[in-house]
Amino acid sequence: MSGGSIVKTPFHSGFISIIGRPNVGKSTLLNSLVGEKVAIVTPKPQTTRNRIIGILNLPDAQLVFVDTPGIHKPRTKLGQFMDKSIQDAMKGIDALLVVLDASKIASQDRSIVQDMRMMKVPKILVLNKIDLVHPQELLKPISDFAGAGYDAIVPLCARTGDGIDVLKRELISHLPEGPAYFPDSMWTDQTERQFVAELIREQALYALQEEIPHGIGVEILSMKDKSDEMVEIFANIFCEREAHKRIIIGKQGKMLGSIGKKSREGIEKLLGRHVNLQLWVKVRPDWRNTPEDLRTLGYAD
Ligand SMILES: Nc1nc2c(ncn2[C@@H]2O[C@H](COP(=O)(O)OP(=O)(O)OP(=O)(O)O)[C@@H](O)[C@H]2O)c(=O)[nH]1
Ligand SMILES: [Mg+2]
Repeated sequence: MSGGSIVKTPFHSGFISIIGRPNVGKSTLLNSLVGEKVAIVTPKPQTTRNRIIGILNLPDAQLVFVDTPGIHKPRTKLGQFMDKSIQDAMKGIDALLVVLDASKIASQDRSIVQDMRMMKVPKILVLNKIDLVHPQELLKPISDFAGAGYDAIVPLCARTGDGIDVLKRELISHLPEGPAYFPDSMWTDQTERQFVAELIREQALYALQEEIPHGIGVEILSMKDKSDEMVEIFANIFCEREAHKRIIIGKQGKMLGSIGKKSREGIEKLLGRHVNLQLWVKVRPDWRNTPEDLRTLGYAD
C-alpha cells in the first residue's frame, strides 16, 4: 500500500524591469500585464519620469514589474533623475523585458538590444504594436534578433492584450522559485497622491502640444475628505514660461477647464468618490534644473 502525498506546486516570483526607447509602449504593457492602470500612457515620448512598480498576483506566481522612463540622453537634471531611475531599475532584478515598437524599429533599439546582453538574467524581447504591422513584417526582426542572446522573442499588442498571456507564461517559466514579496492585494507601490498627480499630468500631456509637455509638472497641494462621498483636491501645474501658462489656461480658461474636467473624471474612477478639483498654473523657469522644484514634484530620491 502506498501513502498519498501532497505535491505542492512551486511558487515563482521575481522583479522584472521593462525597458526600451521612449514611446514604444512600456507603460501600456505594464498596465496590460497587471490588469490595472498603474502608469499613465500618452502619445508623447518621455511620458514616464520615474520607476513605477506594478504587481501581478497569480495563484502560482507573483510578478513584480518595474516600468522605467524611455532610454534617452539626459539634458536636464530631471533627465538625469530619469536616467538614474532606469539604472536603479536594473539592479537586483530576476528578468528583463526589452520592448521595441515593431512598426518602428530604429538603430537606437538595436543598440539597446545589444547593450542589454550584458544583463545576466533571463531576457525577453517584446515586439509591441503588432496591430500596426503585417504579420510577415515580423519575420525579419524575429530572425534578426534570433541570435541576440535573448531567451524568447514575443510579438504582442499591449493595447489590446493580444499575446500578453504568452508573455506571462514565458516569464513565469524563467523566474526562480520564491516567496511573494508583497501582499497579494497590492498592485502598485504608488500612493494615491502620486496617482492623482500623474492623472493630471496625463491630461495636460494629452491637451498640450510641442515642447510644453516636457516642461509640465504637477504638485498636489492638498487632498481633503469633505464627506464620505467627496474629496477636495488642490494642485499646481508647473510650466516654464508665461507664454506656456497662457496656453495652458487657454481663452477664457477653456484649456485648463478641459484638463481639469478630464483629470477629475480619471481621479473619481480611481478614488470611487466625487472630486472637487482646483487647479492653478505656476511659472517656474527652469524647474527641470532646480533641485528644490524637482523635490517638490517628487523627482528626487
Ligand atoms: N497601436 C498601438 N499603440 C500602442 C500599443 N501599445 C502602446 N501604444 C501607444 O503608444 C503610445 C506610447 O505608449 P506608452 O505606453 O506611453 O509608451 P512608453 O514606452 O511607456 O513611453 P515613455 O514613458 O515615454 O517612455 C501611446 O499612444 C499608446 O497608446 C499597441 O500595442 N498598439
Ligand atoms: Mg511610459
